[in-house]
Amino acid sequence: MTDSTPHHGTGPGHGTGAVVVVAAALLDGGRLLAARRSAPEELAGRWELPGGKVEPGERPEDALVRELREELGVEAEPGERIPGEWPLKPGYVLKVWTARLLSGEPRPLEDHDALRWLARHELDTVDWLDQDRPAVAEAARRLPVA
Ligand code: DCM
Repeated sequence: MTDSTPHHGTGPGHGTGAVVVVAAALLDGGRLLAARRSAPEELAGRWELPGGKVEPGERPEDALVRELREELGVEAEPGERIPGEWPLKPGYVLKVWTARLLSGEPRPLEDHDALRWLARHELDTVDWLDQDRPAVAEAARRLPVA
């Protein structure tokens, strides 16, 4: 996505005036997928839950499916919304859903230069973006303890 212009409450789904960024806690085989950002410079090298901006008129769950297809080359199904929303840069807010892998093996096609499947005890081994940490902690509760 190259458009970084915030939309200000004109279309459906944008009633709050903030651009919604959706991200997935993609769960498979008792592990969570972490993706390392390759850009922009200030975020490169940090790890995130993969996702991206909801387009005007797009439903958040549809944006999630689209972003996972574009960025990782997989088909996934959104699950439950992880409660909460987290501010990003001004005019942007992050919302997170769990997601289940339907088909494909994630590859870093866009925006990322590494992927890792993390078991619960490994979640602290990557440098998560600050704004993703609460959702990662909540997602961890869906992973087996062992
Ligand atoms: N972002 C984030 N956490 C995520 C996904 C995205 O903080 N899990 C931020 C990074 C960008 C903005 O949202 O500032 C838009 O993301 P992208 O560049 O991937 O479209």
